[in-house]
Amino acid sequence: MIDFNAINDLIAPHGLAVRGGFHPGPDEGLPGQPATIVLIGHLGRSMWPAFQRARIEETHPLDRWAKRIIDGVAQRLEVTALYPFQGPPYWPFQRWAMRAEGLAQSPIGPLIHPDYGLWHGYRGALAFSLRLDLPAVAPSDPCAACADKPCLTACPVSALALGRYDVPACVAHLRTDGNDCLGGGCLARHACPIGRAHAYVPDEGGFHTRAFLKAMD
Ligand code: B12
Ligand code: SF4
Ligand code: SF4
Repeated sequence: MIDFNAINDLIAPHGLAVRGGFHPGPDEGLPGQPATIVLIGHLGRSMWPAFQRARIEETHPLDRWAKRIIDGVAQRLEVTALYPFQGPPYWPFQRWAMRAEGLAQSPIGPLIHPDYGLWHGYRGALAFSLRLDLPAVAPSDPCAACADKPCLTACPVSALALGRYDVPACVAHLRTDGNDCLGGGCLARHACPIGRAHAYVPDEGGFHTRAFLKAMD
């Protein structure tokens, strides 16, 4: 019988983890009308050592690495793999994650995890024709109790405000010499007090920011 433990056994060696699941309705435009979607992602720094070991030299290395692993798991389980980078139009991974893990959206966009804060992401999903039993989802929203909201004031060029992300302002700053975001990751994310112990190491934070900047070229 397939359950989260069995899937975790296949992906944990790569630093990935099951990030919950949900039962989609028939009108969600999913291929083959699956009965269950299981999300896969990383929590904190979990994925970085395995990804580093893979040393992928191609373009979009993280997407290719994740696809290789998750395609392999999907083949083995005879299910369909879906990816956050497929698109546009993109699969609504954040909306899926809210259903699967009960996470809320932070004021700066990324979903916030009660333990890992803003330091997590999604690498793929598995679409099962079987209706799997799913654990109960416990909704969380640490931002509701965060009075100061330092994430909204930490950006040196004020690119992030409640419900607004000024991508050109962010990109222009990232193109300036010696900026801290490119060296270690977005300062707004670093300003958040939740899950600080899980913040990406500087190499990892810098990798994500450089990948974002490259995608903007
Ligand atoms: C296109 C895209 C971008 C674009 C535009 C983002 C945007 N805010 O509109 C750009 C390139 C700018 C971008 C930047 C970043 N992104 Co981005 N992005 C995506 C991508 C590929 C598609 C988003 C989409 O259109 N989905 C389709 C819609 C229909 O799905 P949805 O779930 O219903 O949409 C949710 C969001 O899009 C959001 N949303 C939609 N419009 C807007 C507008 C504003 C102002 C905000 C705040 C949110 C927002 O609300 C929806 C949920 O309620 C997703 C992956 C995915 N497939 O979802 C990653 C994704 C959302 N990005 C992610 C990340 C981490 C980032 C960055 C922090 C980059 C980085 N390299 O570290 C930055 C900054 C993001 C920010 N502050 O909002 C993660 C978020 C993880 C998390 N913890 O939630 C995702 C899920 C990718 C992943 N593999 O995990 N991103
Ligand atoms: S700083 Fe506060 S409001 Fe901003 S993401 Fe963190 S917990 Fe949420
Ligand atoms: S990466 Fe830097 S410039 Fe861009 S939003 Fe984050 S703090 Fe602002």
